[in-house]
Amino acid sequence: MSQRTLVLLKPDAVRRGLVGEILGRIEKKADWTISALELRRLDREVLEQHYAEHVGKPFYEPLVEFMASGPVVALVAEGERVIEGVRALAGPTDPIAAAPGSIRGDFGTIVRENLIHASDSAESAEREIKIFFPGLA
Ligand code: IDP
Repeated sequence: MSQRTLVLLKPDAVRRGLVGEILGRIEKKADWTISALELRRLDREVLEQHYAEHVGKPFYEPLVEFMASGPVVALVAEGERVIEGVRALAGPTDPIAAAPGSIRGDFGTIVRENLIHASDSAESAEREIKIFFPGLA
């Protein structure tokens, strides 16, 4: 089942020079392709759309501040079960609970600065791709 997903390499990943490492893990999965890729800074408006489900939660404001603190790499990956697959590469939200071998498990320690965002469903993927790459059909 070919799918597409929206991935963000968060400001901590860019700052720490982990873009190549993380991108490489996605790129090396058989038959997945990266169909859009951009380094960009996110403003509050974009972040509010992207994290709409979290507006008002206690972690929302610090999350937005963190996500606007430096450039991110936004990308669209396509391929067989890519939505579930990139989530599996990333590991669970809390990097300490994430297994070694996953991106968050290998490189993260704190929940907010967990290196990567990946869409969690086909509906989220289409919604998020529209936010970041409105030109993609
Ligand atoms: P996900 O990114 O693993 O799908 P979500 O629950 O959608 O996790 O949360 C979005 C992002 O908000 C997380 O990736 C993390 O950066 C941040 N976050 C979530 N829960 C907390 C928390 O309890 N404290 C601090 N930051 C959090």
